Amino acid sequence: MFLNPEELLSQYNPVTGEMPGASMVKRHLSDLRGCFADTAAYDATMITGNPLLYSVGAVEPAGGDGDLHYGVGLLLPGKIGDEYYMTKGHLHAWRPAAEFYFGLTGDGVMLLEDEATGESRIVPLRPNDVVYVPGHTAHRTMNVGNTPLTYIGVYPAKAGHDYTTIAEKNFCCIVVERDGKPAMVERPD
Ligand code: S6P
Ligand code: ZN
Repeated sequence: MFLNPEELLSQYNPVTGEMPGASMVKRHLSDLRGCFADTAAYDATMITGNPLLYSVGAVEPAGGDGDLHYGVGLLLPGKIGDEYYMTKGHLHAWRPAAEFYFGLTGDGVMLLEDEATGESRIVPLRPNDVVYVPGHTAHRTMNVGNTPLTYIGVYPAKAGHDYTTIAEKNFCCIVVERDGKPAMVERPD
């Protein structure tokens, strides 16, 4: 089936993140156990419920070597302690695979960590911002605003997702609110 991105985006539901032709993944706080450094804040929130953090509609028209896949993410605003709502984060299973992110709505940042050196940086992801995620780079997205963050990520069809490496060693840094602004700090032990 040929899926036209423009048509699909015109039918994109900015409230639910749903899109015709896309396979939807919804992640709740319980899916991000271990991601937030402030485990007391995590547990306190889990006692009151298990909020939805984000959804991703993935469009995978074909899986050949030269093909591209893309996902439209909808990340809700909120915090666990001082840490912003975030995605699980991953490396690509095929490590050389880079990715292109394009900001659609809201105010976000991406945390990028070079797998070999651990070098980390945050970059803004706002409407019309482009973020190039090189290969061999773990990436995680945070909503640092008060409205839903939406974005599109385009990646090689054969990139795949490696969540296990992140689950085992996590990112070296976290992104917290400091004086009303996002700041990257080392993950406390
Ligand atoms: C896929 C791309 C995005 C993420 C989405 C959710 O390579 O980077 O579509 O899947 O931002 O993040 P995560 O870490 O839960 O897949
Ligand atoms: Zn990715």
